[in-house]
Amino acid sequence: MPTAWFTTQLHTFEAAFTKALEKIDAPLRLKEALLYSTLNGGKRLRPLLTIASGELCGAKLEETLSIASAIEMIHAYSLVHDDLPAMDDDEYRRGKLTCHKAYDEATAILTGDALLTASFEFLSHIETLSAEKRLQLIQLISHAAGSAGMVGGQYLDLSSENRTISLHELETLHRKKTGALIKASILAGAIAGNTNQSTYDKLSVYADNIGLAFQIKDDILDITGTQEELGKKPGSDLLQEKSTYISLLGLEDSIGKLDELTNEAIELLSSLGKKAEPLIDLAHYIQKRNH
Ligand code: GRG
Repeated sequence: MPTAWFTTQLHTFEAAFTKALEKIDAPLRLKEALLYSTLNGGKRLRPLLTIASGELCGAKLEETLSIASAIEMIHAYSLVHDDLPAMDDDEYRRGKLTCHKAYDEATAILTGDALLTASFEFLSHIETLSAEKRLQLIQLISHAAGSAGMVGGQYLDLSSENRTISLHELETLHRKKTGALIKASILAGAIAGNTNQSTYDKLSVYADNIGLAFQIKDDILDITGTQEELGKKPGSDLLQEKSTYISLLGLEDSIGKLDELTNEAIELLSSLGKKAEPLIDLAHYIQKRNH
């Protein structure tokens, strides 16, 4: 990365996402906090995955851009709430003050609430998609974002502070906290398009692998990254005495596991031809990223 595909799609997504956010009706300061927390330089990994998977499965770009916007709203909400004093209590995110530091705690809570609800309102209005597909997407994404997925994973994460957990527990936590929304981003692109069961199943395993690979890389970066690269203080896992892949497996084996998951994911898609290349590049990007 960045390939020409990556640069073009990122640009197209930013324009579509900005337009979607500007449509949200909210009191002035809440709207300002909402835009502050979304248009602030995230990697847009989940939207790129939706667009890449939609492209592989023949979805219309307009539709995948809308779905990707809805998913990025949920991701942004999760970061705003994760940074709150009751959770990770972070001062910086993406190199800028976190939402509750730039505004205040109540505004940050409501910004997250507004983004989460706006996401589903927005999904329900993608009128070029059939009502059945919209319902399927809402079911997929709400399940991934809720207590069976991201919210449940966040709960497990918070309850794992100051104690050692097993590798199995760590994997379950990560598959829910980060993996579930990443997986939904990929499967949403497939639902928007039309694909056969075999490709859907491959995408599903690819998604499981890169979701976990993303988190292992995150653990590695928390040890090896700098504040400048990460846009937030490194070493937060150590500070909170959290079990990580590094604390349970060591750095070398964690890198080994990351490489194994990435290679398996790429291998799975290699039979799907040129249209699978962006997804393959995104798996490499997750493996090699430095922030
Ligand atoms: C508060 C319900 C609730 C959930 C929070 C995802 C999450 C759950 C918390 C984020 C905490 C964290 C730093 C997890 C590590 C992996 C992760 C999701 C990193 C942030 O995602 P990126 O790297 O962020 O895609 P950008 O800024 O690029 O969008």
